[in-house]
Amino acid sequence: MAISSGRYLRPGALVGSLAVLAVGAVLSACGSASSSSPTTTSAAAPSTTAAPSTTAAPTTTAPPAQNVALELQTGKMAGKSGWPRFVPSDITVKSGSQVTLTITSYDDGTAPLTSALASYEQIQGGTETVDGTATTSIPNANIAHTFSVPDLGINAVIPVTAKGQKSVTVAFTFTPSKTGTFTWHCFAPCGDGSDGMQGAMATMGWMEGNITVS
Ligand SMILES: [Cu+2]
Repeated sequence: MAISSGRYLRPGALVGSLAVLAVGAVLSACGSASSSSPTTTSAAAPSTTAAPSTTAAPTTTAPPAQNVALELQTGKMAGKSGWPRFVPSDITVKSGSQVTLTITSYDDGTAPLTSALASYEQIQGGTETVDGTATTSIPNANIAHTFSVPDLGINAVIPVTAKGQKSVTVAFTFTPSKTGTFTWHCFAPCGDGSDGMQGAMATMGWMEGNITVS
């Protein structure tokens, strides 16, 4: 039986074919490598996130200083016979704020402290000036009134007006550190009755009132 020559491959032809295939593979590899486009990894767009706020950390700045003006009216001025009065009687201030109470007094009558309250001659819980002069206490014989807030440790003292003067000005500076509503009193016996503790001294809105620290 005849064998078809077509079925035979010469060894040389087989080697040549493999070589061609190998070269093609290399070319293919090269082509593949060269044709692959460069990585165009587009850099991610810069984040548009806002930069962190550069707001400075809160500081513990004290509240602004406050000025509160009070008038100390005599009985005649206050409109009720014989009753002296602080006007206004109720005031509000801010905790942590330096407060300057300016008290203008028109009272030329004295009301010396009783021995039990003699410590109220001393200025306490703040600094006081009398007509601009720094003062640490007022001699008892010259005291007309006090502006005292025991709950705040405060005591300002108001002397009588000097002879020939219409008024005396006391400036008292303090910085309240607690909040609440506290009662202030005058401790000089400037009211009615044999002990001077009645009338204006026993009536809210006259020789006592409220100071609210918010
Ligand atoms: Cu008084």
